[in-house]
Amino acid sequence: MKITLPPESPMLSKDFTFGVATASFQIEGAADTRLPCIWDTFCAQAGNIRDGSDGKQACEHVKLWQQDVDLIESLNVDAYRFSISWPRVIKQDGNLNQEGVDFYIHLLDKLNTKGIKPYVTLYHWDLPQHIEDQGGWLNRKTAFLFQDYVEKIVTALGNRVYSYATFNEPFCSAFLGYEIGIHAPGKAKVAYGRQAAHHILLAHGLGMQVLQQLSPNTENGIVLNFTPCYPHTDNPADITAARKADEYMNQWYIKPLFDKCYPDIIHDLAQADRPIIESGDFDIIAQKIDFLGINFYTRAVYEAHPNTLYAQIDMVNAPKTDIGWEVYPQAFTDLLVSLNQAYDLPPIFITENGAAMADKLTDGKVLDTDRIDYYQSHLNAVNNAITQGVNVKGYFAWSLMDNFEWAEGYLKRFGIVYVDYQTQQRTIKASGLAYRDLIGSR
Ligand code: IFM
Repeated sequence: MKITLPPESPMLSKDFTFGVATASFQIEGAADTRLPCIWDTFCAQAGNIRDGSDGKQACEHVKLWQQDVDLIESLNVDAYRFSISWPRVIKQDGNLNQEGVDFYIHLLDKLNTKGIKPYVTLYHWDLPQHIEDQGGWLNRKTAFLFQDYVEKIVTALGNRVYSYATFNEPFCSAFLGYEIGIHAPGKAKVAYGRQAAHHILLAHGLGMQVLQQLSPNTENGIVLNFTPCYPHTDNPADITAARKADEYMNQWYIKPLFDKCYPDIIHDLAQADRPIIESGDFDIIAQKIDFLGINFYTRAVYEAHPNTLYAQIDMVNAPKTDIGWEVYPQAFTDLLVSLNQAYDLPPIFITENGAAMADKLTDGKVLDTDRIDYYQSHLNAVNNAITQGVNVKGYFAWSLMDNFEWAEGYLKRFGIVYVDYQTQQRTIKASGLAYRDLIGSR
C-alpha cells in the first residue's frame, strides 16, 4: 500500500521538508544520567500512568542513538525533530552538564554528516523537578530560568542546529499538567492552568529574544497543538459553545503571539482564575517568529450546556484511532485555512501528525494499513490547505518510533517504526515504508 500526493503538489517540491519527530522523555531512557524531571515524579505516583510504567528505559535511545540515526536516514527524510532534555544538560547549580551536552553534540554531528536537518525543541514537557519544587510554571521565575537554559545550550551547540522551537504544545503543559492534572505535575485548578500558560508564553518570548541574538541564522519559532472545535448542530447556542471552547483550548495559546492579548473568553473567567499579567509581558511574548509549528491529530465537537460554557460530545459512531481520537481530516484543512485568515502567520511547519493504532508484529512485519490511510488522508488535507493559499513548508510524522505515550504509558503506539520494548528491536512498519517511498519518489 502506498501514500501518494498529486504530481503537481508543492509538497513534492525540493523546498518542502519531510521529517520524523520524537521527544526526549519519550525515547531517551538513561534517567540515571540526568536530573529527575516532573515526569519521573508523576510516573512514580500510583494511578497516574495507565500501565504503571515510566521513562527510565523508554526506547533506550541514549544507548542506541547511532543505530536510530541510521534508521532515520533509511526513511529518506530531510529532517529529524527531537527535543533536548533540560534536566540532562543543566545541573542543579544552573551550569551546563557537559556529559549531557555531549550526547546532543554527537547526535547533531551525525545528523549533519548525513545531511539530515536537526529541528530542535527546547522544551517538550520534562521540567527539572527541582524547578517544580519552587513552583514550576506557576512561578514567574521559571520563565527566566528557561531563558538562562536557552542561552547556555544554544551557545554550547554552536552552529549544529537547523531550527529551534522554544516550546512544544504549551496547551498540554499548562492545561493537562496544571489545570486538570492528568499530566505532570498533576496540579488541578483553573487559575493554575491559566497562570502556567502565561508563564510558558512569557518564557517563549524570553527564549526567542535569546535565539534572535545568539542564533540568528537558525529558523526559530514555537510549536502549538490545535484540536479544532465544531458545533454539534447549527443551533446558535451550540455554535457559541464551540467558539468559546476554541478560544479556551486553542486561541488562548496563539492569540498572544500575534495579537498581544488573550481571547475574549478571558472575560468569562472569575477574576481569581485570570492570569497575573505584568505590564510589557505581551510585548515580550509577541516576538517575531520565523515559523509556526502546528500539531494536529483530531477535532472535538461541542454543544451548549446550562451550567458550563460548553460541553464536549463523544462522537460515538465516528471512526477513531486506538487512543479514541476521531479521524476527521477535513478539520486539518479547515484549521490551517482559518488560522491563515485570522493571523498574519509566518511559514507553517506541520511539526506533528500521526495516529496510534493497535499494531501487531507478525512474522517480522507490521501491516498497519489503518495508519497508512490516516497519513494519506491527512497529507491530502495539508495539500488542500496549500491549494487554498496556506504557506506550509514542511511535515513531520509523529512519531519516528513507538514510545512512552505519557499517561497512556507504552500501551499506545504512534510510531512508523515498531519497538519491541523487551529486546529494543526496531521494525519499520508498512506505514514507515510507505512514508519512505513517498519521500523517495520526489
Ligand atoms: O506523544 C505526544 C507528543 O509528545 C506531543 N503531541 C501529541 C503526541 C501524541 O499524544
